[in-house]
Amino acid sequence: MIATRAGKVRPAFGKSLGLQQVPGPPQHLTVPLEPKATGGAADFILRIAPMMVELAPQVVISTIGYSNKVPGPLLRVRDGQPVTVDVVNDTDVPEYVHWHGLLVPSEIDGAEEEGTPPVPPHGRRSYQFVARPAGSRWYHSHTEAMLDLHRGSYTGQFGFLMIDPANDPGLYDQEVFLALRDWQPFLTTMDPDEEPADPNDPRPEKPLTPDLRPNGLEVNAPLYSINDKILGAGDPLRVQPGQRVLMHLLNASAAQIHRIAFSAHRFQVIALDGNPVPAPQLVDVIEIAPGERVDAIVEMNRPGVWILGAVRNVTRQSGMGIVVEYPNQPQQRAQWLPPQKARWDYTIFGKPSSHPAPDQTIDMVFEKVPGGPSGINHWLVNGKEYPHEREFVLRQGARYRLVFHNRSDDSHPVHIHRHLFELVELNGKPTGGIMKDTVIVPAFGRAAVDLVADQPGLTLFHCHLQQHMDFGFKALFRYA
Ligand SMILES: [Cu+2]
Repeated sequence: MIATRAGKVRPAFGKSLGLQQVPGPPQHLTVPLEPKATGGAADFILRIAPMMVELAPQVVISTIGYSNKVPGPLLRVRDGQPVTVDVVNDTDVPEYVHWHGLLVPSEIDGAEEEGTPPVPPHGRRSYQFVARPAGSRWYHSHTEAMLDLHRGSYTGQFGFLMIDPANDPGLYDQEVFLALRDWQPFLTTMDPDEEPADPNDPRPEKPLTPDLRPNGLEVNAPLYSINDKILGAGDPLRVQPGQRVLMHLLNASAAQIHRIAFSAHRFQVIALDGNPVPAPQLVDVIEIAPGERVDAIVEMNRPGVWILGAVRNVTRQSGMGIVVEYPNQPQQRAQWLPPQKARWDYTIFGKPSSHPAPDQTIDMVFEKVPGGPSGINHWLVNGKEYPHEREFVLRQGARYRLVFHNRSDDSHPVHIHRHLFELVELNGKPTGGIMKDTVIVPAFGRAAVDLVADQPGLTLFHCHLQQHMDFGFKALFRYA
């Protein structure tokens, strides 16, 4: 879809590809409200195999997915429920399935670095765990890709894992799962990142002397989707005036942070990474990095046919969006209205907080070693690429303040496995009560999080951009 100056759009995607827009099969976008899963229904089978994804009529790509679906099957369980997931690997390479945001032991967390055994090629493996904590979680491949852009999180191996709380107040009429994705990744010297930085942003970690070495190759993509359809190719999301729609947003991209807006509507953000926030707020734009989830309720109070999609024009016009349609809108074309306020700031969802003093502060400094025009950038944590020696050792029960110093010109969504942490400071601004498992440390910025060491076992820390992770941006925490 292409936006014209008046904000109207025409269905240009099909046109540019010489295609006609025809209605496709129903999408698995909308989940009807039904009784929550019970104990007996808790077993799932995921089959890892090559598959085709029809992003639009005649736009079909080849990837690897779970059970021939993108996203994979929705795994829906109750908080505290014992779950068995059998994973069958129909490919020629070992695979790891990571249960992102769950408090599970290292042996089944799905990370080679923590010692989880792989799902062998043409073999199977059973993952058994207790599903907790409640909230929007997800599962995805945690396999190393390096320069193979058909492995790991570059593939369609991702899905939603919803852990329903014991008491869900259910303050919504409809629930949708929206996974943001890019496809056909390639290496380029052009940095796919976002808009230019706001000159008013504090950059507390900016070095005094700029690094003039030429940047290396980055991962970009020509095609985007929400779930398995490019904008305009799938069924619209049909809503009624006055409805409250709960949106579970996930960025399942391997490489790009996205900003999403919904023409003429605002998002009431109620949870970050699946964890309810202390102060839900209305926002025009949601920024969401690879690995992150945002739950938001939208009140449907502007009848029309609207686009919900990427704020960045080229990304939206290359497919990242869906049409939202109210009833009785004959012949209406979907409209895109750019958002008014684009700023995203985690701390507005927090509460002023006095934190217990940490037992220890651990500083982690992130630096880039630019790869030059035909090389790949490498990444250092405290001056070293992964692996480190026994640098990061936790004592069970202790409270740690991890201070992330980003001395690079990229933003990094850093993720800690098997734990939640509390965001306590972002670029010098204090906050409290925001529990996350992945946090964007802005370019030349600083974030501090508190982690209580209450999940013994090896614990992987890494940037959630696959290329950064594969080229050094990892560390392993051990318990003493
Ligand atoms: Cu990174």
